[in-house]
Amino acid sequence: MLTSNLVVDQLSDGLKSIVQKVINQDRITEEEGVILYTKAPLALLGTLANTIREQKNGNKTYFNKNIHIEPTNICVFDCKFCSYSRLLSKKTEAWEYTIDEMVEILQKYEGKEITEVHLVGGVHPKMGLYYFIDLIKKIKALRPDIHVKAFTAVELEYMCRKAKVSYKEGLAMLKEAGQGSLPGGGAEIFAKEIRDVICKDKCTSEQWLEIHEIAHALGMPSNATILYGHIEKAKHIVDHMSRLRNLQDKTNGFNTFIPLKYRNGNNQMSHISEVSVVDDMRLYAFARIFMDNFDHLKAYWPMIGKKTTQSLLAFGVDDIDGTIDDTTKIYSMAGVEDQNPTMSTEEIIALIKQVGRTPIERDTLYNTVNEY
Ligand code: V47
Ligand code: SF4
Repeated sequence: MLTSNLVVDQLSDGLKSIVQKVINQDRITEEEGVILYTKAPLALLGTLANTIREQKNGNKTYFNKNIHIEPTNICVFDCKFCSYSRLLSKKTEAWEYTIDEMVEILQKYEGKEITEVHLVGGVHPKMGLYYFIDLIKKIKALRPDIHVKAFTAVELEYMCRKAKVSYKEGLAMLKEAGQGSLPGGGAEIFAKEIRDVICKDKCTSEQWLEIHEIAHALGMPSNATILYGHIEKAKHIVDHMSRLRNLQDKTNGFNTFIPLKYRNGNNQMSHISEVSVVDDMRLYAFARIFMDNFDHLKAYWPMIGKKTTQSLLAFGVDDIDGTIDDTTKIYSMAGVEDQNPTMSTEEIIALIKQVGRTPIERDTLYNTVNEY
């Protein structure tokens, strides 16, 4: 602790008292969060985040064996950062799978030890609530053992509205069909002034939070994300995390928080440069400190890259998502380095062990499946 004591001694009094609160495990306020996020030296943030990570999860680093099924990339919305969606009017590079085609994707994994299907796509006007209920029933009929983590709040808001059912009714029907939980997408940045610029036409922040709250009340846990590194400022990041922290206080229904770094390939915000790895580390470390009621912090490796994922394991991260098996297009279409995201179990284990952590295969709900 000598180094961090030296670092703390050099801080201004204001910052020193915030750091003291973190060390004492007292919750910091939004105002304090902005100061810590913008002013604390990276090494100090890293030390604090790593200490919290080890208090919560020891040396464990979680991953799972999953595949993504993306029913379509046709989307009625027009998020400026999205490289993946194709408007209905512009169908080049678009796909729309039938239910049978999606069931066939899963059939290829017969006998393989995957524990999760991550089912998320564009918001297609013709793929509604009843279509997806049918799909989930067929997935569960084929693989009753598999957990279906499906549909962002954006997709859910649209499908419930079109089917003229309340969020509670829609979610209860999906749960009845076999859906186990919700992924964290669609949160982006909650602050209206930013949301209005980057994704004005999709569900509001209030709707996103309401849908997750209802899901939690129905016994469906969920994840939460933030899309960072574009036009947002520190205050928007802290506001976003604070709203999630408040909801977690209420429901305890979030499994994990997943910061998603904005990637600038092939979208309407391509003129915005991507932030540096140092900025990634600051964001993740700060999230680990600020979001004191979240058990897990996930680095989604297909998006952030394998090397940065390894570094982030010393900056608060204890989960790196799954094997994925080249089944997602969201990030390859946004220009990330790894155009065919897949890692074998052996590769994931080696990646985690190389930085001195202990690999744990988990299921969606963080039950241990295998220790390595
Ligand atoms: O909501 C879209 C993001 C999200 C870009 O819950 C982009 O386990 C960066 O939420 N640059 C969808 N990000 C993916 C998602 C997710 C992924 C993995 C695991 C889980 C989970 C959730 O992808 C969108 C948006 O925030 N996104 N375009 C882009 N250009
Ligand atoms: Fe559609 Fe999602 Fe892309 Fe927005 S981020 S345009 S909702 S696919």
